[in-house]
Amino acid sequence: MKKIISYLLIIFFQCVNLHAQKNIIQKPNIIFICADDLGYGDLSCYGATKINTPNIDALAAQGIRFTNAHSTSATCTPSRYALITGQYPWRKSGTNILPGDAALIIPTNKTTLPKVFKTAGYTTGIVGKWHLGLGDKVEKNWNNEITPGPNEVGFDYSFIFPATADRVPTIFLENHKVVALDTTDAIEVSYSHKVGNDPTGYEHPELLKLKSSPNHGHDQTIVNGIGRIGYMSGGKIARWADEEMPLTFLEKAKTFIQQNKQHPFFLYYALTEPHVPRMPSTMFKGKSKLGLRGDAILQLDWAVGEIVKQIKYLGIEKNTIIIFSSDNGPVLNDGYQDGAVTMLNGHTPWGPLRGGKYSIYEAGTRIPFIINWPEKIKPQTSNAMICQIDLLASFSNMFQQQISSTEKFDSENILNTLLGKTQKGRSVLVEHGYTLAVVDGDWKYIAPANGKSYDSLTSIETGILSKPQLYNLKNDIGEKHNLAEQYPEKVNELKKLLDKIKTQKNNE
Ligand code: NG6
Ligand code: CA
Repeated sequence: MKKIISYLLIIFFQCVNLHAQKNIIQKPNIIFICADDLGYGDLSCYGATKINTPNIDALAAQGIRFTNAHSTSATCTPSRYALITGQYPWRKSGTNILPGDAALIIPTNKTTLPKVFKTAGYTTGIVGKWHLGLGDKVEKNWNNEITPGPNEVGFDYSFIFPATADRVPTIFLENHKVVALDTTDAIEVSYSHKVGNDPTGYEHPELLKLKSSPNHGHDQTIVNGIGRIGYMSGGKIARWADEEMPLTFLEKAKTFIQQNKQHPFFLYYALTEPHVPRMPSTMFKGKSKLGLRGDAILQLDWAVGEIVKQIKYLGIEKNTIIIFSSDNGPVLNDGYQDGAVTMLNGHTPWGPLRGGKYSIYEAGTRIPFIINWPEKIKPQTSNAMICQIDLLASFSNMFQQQISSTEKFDSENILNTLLGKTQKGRSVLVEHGYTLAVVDGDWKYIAPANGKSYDSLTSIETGILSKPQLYNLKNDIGEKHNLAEQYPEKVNELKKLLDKIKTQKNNE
């Protein structure tokens, strides 16, 4: 009898314990909003004075505004690859900017950020730009179901466009299928030769409503009066109109939130603004007085406000974390003559930083990063160094998940930093632009490389020099004073550190 009682008691206490553990694990909804090419200085809450972004500013005012947050890379595909996989992209070849017909580059059998949420019982969705490839090969039939893609790497729901707004095919896919596909008007895509009879920008520049920049390409198939990278034919009804694309994404994002309001959900809402071609909807054209790039930023700020309205309307704002960030730094002339340069009017998209998109200087990867959860997070500015790659380890820590010992990540658990419980972030980060750099505390070392130090197409300093560069970011955030000759030992130490991180074997 005694035995039975003590046995029952053990079971009882185990149940209580389990219940307590369950309660510890919080399951707030997570909305990760990622802008495309939005710079550190593009928002009024990050110091912009020529442009006003009240909706994002409000998120920052009630949340944490990070001043030293990074994407891993200064361009889109590698940066998003890292976000999803928790791995530095430069460890794997084939992770640079992808054409619109590329095959999927995310492994389907590995842990990913959306899978972390799925394992924790969340419904996961992506709405917006993908740019991580689709299908298992380049040659694919766009008129059939296309797999693998976002749904195979952890998203229950996907509504995406394949690559960038300036690349064909200019169509949406919902889960595995092209939206509004017309079987009598088959879609064909090629990045090597012209397909079909659609006019191209180089043959018919007079048909363009947005002129391409000289020597920037963007002069192949014309869709909606804009020359694109790559050729496509067919799918006339399925093609997007740039002006309504962000509205479509917004509607899909709002619907996803509405449909999942009863259960925890993770939504990756990948905006296309202010990436080229900048062609905002009529209500924003001309509004910023800074050209179409400024108008696109106003449009994205508005979309963020609409998401906030939606979660308030559904009564789920207390249990929803909104994270707002960008995939890489800013660029003005990235392919079209859209007024970004001529109407800049003193606006500084890069803020106090040097470089921009593509660059290994800080403006390449240091991006706005705001986390908002009024219920649990106290408003503050955090100077902690964090990276988007850390979301994977941080959320798996939140859900007390064990990552298999065969999977090693570059992702670090910084959950307490994200929740504002500490202002200590990671101490070391590898930055990735034209070359690699390592930041260790206040010091940044840029590895020497061969190539031009200035890209005249985009008017951005690449950061490439044939000699080492060393900057003290605490005193010199603008990377103006190369201290490499003054501190050769520091250079040596950081070079060794970078080499060591480079040779680590991860997730293989
Ligand atoms: C570059 C394109 C640029 C843009 C970028 C991708 C040229 C000359 N430039 O190669 O217009 O499409 O790729 O941007 O073609 S990203 O934000 O998706 O990385
Ligand atoms: Ca980008």
